[in-house]
Order: sequence, then C-alpha cells, then structure tokens
Amino acid sequence: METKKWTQLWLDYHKAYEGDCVWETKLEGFSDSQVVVANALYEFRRGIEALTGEMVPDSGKDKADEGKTLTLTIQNNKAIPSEGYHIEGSEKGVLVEASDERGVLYGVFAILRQIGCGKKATEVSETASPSNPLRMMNHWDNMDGSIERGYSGESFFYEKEEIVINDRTRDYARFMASIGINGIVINNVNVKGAASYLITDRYFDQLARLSEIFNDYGISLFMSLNFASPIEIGGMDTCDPLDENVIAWWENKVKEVYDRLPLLGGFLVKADSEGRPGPFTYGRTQADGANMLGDVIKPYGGIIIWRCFVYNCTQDWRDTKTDRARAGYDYFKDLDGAYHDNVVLQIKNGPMDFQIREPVSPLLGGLQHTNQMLEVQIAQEYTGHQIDLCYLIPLFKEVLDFHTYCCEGKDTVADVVSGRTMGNKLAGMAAVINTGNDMNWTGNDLAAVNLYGFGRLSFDTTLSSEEIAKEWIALTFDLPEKEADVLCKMLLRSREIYEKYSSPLGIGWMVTPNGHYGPSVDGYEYSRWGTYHRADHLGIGVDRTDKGTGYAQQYYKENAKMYNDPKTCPEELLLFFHHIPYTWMLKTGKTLIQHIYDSHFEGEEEARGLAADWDSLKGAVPEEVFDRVKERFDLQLDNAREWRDQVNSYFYRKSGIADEKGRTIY
Ligand code: GCV
Repeated sequence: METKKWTQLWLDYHKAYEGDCVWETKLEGFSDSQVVVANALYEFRRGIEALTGEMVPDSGKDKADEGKTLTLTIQNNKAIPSEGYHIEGSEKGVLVEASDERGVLYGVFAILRQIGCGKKATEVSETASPSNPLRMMNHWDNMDGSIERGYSGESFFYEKEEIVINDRTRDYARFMASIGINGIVINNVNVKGAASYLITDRYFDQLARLSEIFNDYGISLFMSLNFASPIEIGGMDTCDPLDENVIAWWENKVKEVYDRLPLLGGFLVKADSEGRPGPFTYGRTQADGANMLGDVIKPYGGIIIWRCFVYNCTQDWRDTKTDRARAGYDYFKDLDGAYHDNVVLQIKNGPMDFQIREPVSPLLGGLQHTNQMLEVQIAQEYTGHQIDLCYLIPLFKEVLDFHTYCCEGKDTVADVVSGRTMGNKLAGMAAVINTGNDMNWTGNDLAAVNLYGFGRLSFDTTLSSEEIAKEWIALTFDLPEKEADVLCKMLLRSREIYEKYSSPLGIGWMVTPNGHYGPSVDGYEYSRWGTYHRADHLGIGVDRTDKGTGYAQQYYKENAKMYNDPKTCPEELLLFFHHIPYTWMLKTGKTLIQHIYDSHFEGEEEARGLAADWDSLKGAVPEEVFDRVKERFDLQLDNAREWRDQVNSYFYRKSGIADEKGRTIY
C-alpha cells in the first residue's frame, strides 16, 4: 500500500456509524458547473462514504439498486446571508440552503462535521453565517522554502524560488475551506529577493493555477507586497507614494497583475517596520501609502490590508519614555477616518508582539472610522514553537470578548472586527499560520487544534474554546469519551501552564533572543527592540501609567482608569502596566516574589501532568501520533524546568528574598 505523504488532519473521517442507504443529490438553483458547488458535492461524497459507508454515486452514474435512498438537496435561498447556510436533516435526507456557492460548501462541511461529532446524517441541523467577512491565513513562507517563525518543516508553496503545486496544495485548500477560511496570503510580509518578483511574469502562470485551486474552494489568493517595488523591480529611484511616476508605475503594474490574475483578492503590506521600507522615508503618512495602493487596486475590486505593526526598533534601554507598546496607536490613531474604503488596517491582538499575555491593543476600537481586522499568531513563536502544548483559542477568546468601550452595546473586539460596530463590510480576522511541509502539517500533531480552532472561531466568534476543542478531538481522533475528555482538559489548561512557567504577570519577553524558544531573562533587556522588564533589586515591571509612559491612557476612560491603578489592574497584567516591589501583596495574599516562585514551580509540575496525561492515551491514539507527541512532551519538560530554574534563580538573586517553602532555587 502506498504510504501517505501527509495526513488529512480533521478531514481524516473515521467511521461514525454503519449506514444502510444510498444517496442521490439534487441541485435547485445551483448547478454542478459551478466549481465550488461541484467541490461541495465531491466533499460530500468523500465524507459520507468514509463516515457511514453509504454510497453517493456520481450524478449520471447508475444508482445501486438496493437499500433506501436518501437525498442531499442543495437549494438556493436568497434569504440566507452571504456565505451562510441552513442545514436540516430529515428522514428523506439532508437539505442545504444557501444563497451563494461558499454557503453551499460550508453547509456541506457542516454536515460532515456534525456527523463526525456524533449525529446521524438525518439528524443534522444548523443555521449559520460567518461572524467576520474576512477570515484569513497569513503565511510567512519565503521563496527559498524557509518559513519565518515556522516550526513544521519547510514551505509547501515554494522550493528553490519556484512555486510548487501538487495534490497537497488542493488538500490544503480543502482543509482551509472546511473551517471557513476565505482568504490566504501566500508569502511572508517581509518581502525580499525573489518574493518581490511575485508580481512579475516570472510567476504569473503558477500563481494563476494556485488562485484557481483556491477559488474552487471559495478562497481568494492574496500576496504580500514590497512597498519598495518601484525601486527594487521597477528600476526607479523612489517609492514615494505621492510621486506621480511612482503612482503611474503602480497603475501599470497592478493592471498587468490583474490581467493575469483576475481572481486575486489584493495585497497585504508591512511598511516602515523592522527595516521594511514605507511612506515614512518620504515624510508621508501610513494613510498616504495605503490609500495610494488602495486607489490603484480599486478598479479591479481588490483590497489593501495594511499592517499596524509599526514601531521604533532602534531604542535605547536607558530611554524610559519611548514605549514600543504606544507605537501603533501613536502612528495610526490620528489618521482615523483618513483611510479609503478598500483599505483595512490589520492590528496585532496586543500592542507588543504575540506574547503569552498582553493587554488588547488600544487601536482595536480606538479607531472608530477605519476598517480594521484582528491579527493573531497560531505559529507558536513566543508560545513554545509547537513543541510545548499551548492551545491558543482561550487567548483569542479573551481578546474577542474584551470590552473596548468604543460604543455602547457593540464595543467588544468581536463587534469591532466583525463590522458590527461601524457597519462596515471590510473587517475580520487573520492568523499567522502554523503549517509547513511536515507530514502532519503542524509539527506537533496537537498544534493542529490551533489551526482548526482559528478557522472555526473566525467563522463563529461565539463558539467556546471547549466546543472547538471537542469538535477537533472528535474529528481528528477516534477516542472513547473518557480519553477524549482527558485530551480536552489537557488542551484547555495548556495556555495557563505555559504562562505559569514562562514570564510572569504580563511582562513577556524573557525569551532567548532571535529564536524565541526557552528562557533568557535579560536576553532582550538591553537590546534595541523596546522589550524591557525593568527588573532591579526592589521590583519589576514597566510603568505605563500616567506617571510613566502614558500607554494606559490610550484606552477609553473606563479601561484607562482600571489599568492605571495597580489595585484595579487585572493581576495577570500587573507587570505590563506597573513597576511593582517584590514585597507587594497580591489578591491571593502572596507577595509578588512568592507568586513568581510558586507559579514557576506549579507550571513545571503541571507540565509534567500534561505529559503524564498524554502517556495515559497510549493505545488510544495512533501509535505514530503518540510517539511524535511524546517526543515533544519530553522537550517541553526540559523547557519548563529550564524556565522555572532560570526565572526563579534570577529573581532570588536580584531580590535577595528566599522562597518561603525552601525549594531548590540556584
Ligand atoms: C514577519 C515579529 C517577528 C518577526 C515578524 C514580525 C512581524 O517581530 O519576530 O519574525 O516578521 O513580528 O509581525 O512582521
């Protein structure tokens, strides 16, 4: 038998029940000449046959002559919102109603999901439409095959500066469609070298094929753009966004691109950040840059997604007034309302950079007249490199549920990025993806829950972390209830465990520089990146109050007040906002220093608990999965121990205060 070169993730349909029917399919108001509909039928056939053993003959083929017949009816219903669906099982079969092709595809995947989670086909039922208009994956894949912050092998899009298209590409599109993703950016936001040439004839043929594969699964292809393209590939001496020749160059270029790639959704741009060029070089604003590109792409229906990750990365640690956390708001808030309607600002969930705990970016909802979308990272750059188990959906839920106070009744981040707050259409969520060409896609098999979970959450922000975890477990593994429960509980407590043994109370950054795995308490303390914890012999934390950097004042008054006072500031963020003495009494009745010791001892111990729980699943999960994940847990335990000892020793030596419980600290 041919060995599979890659897994089918949550679409690896396990037998759910032994069916005894034959299916026929009926289209009303749709046609199988519509490619997305045709793919929906293909998915239905593939899924039903594997899940129930029931046959779904191709239309045109003879039906089997025995057994009861069930019908999949796909019906056009204009009353269903765009990309939404209604599915309803009955003794006759299943009805899918939708008003567009994507809705049909999502409806079919919903049927298969519900069967995979325990329902009979005739029992399925759901009415759903996406919470967010844009639900995107951002690849940080480079054209030499490497992936920036990739922990699952090399890119499956590029090899030696060529675009690779094969069966895996189609499977990838299937997986993404099955969780509701409708846009994919295929290259790193740091656009350099060959990637700058993605908008040239060198790559158009392959890109056209890729965009068709995506399109056939309801996904728009996007690319990251080099803002300096007029210089780097156009031979000009400027990329000033207000220069007439630059604008003319872009107009020609974008026309050429759309002539060859009519399905392109648009571009993602990282400008003026970490060495990337941008409008600031020419004394222009971020809006000047984004709007110029927005205007140029408008005739083709394209959009510009402009990142707000702009900050000074050449800071001096002695400068306590410049605060990286402030930068996004400082650069973008004043321009609120100045962005054109096909421009959307993409904002990282926190003001720093995907730490295990950060406050929500004050730009989200701080902008009141600008299209905005939320950016999160499922690639585990600072959260354990897909070695350590870290289920990130609880973190994303906290962000989505956060009340910004921007508008009464519709003020959560979920409201803002769905477009509910401002009534705008260009809004949504994007994730820096965690995939690579490893056969299991995500390095750690368990990290696939973040991939699955992000898609499901961006489609329906009301789902709970537990619901998503349960679905993923049911679809991925064929586990008895008790074992499924063990795995679910492991996932649900994993983020808190990682947080306990890494940097305390929202301070972040105590990671090994560059790689960002494992501890180095002072690794970034005196560097240029603006990532300081400010620990001295008396205390730790950054004063971001009105007496410090003033960052807390970037929030609406309710939150500003809460964060400004160490007594009302949520304790998990205490050190993000305040410089606190080691002897400060926390609400638990522990001193800050004792909390640091206790949480690190607990975190390491609880990580051992996770590994032991995994051991208990031996025999229940496939052997190769068990072994692969076990190897990761072995590494995680080393990492947790290292974090515990380095952090505890550092603060013991700095503070001179011993652990009340007399445990080993070096
Ligand atoms: C793609 C952080 C990461 C970089 C990344 C950057 C970004 O700084 O460490 O690798 O670059 O964020 O989001 O642009």
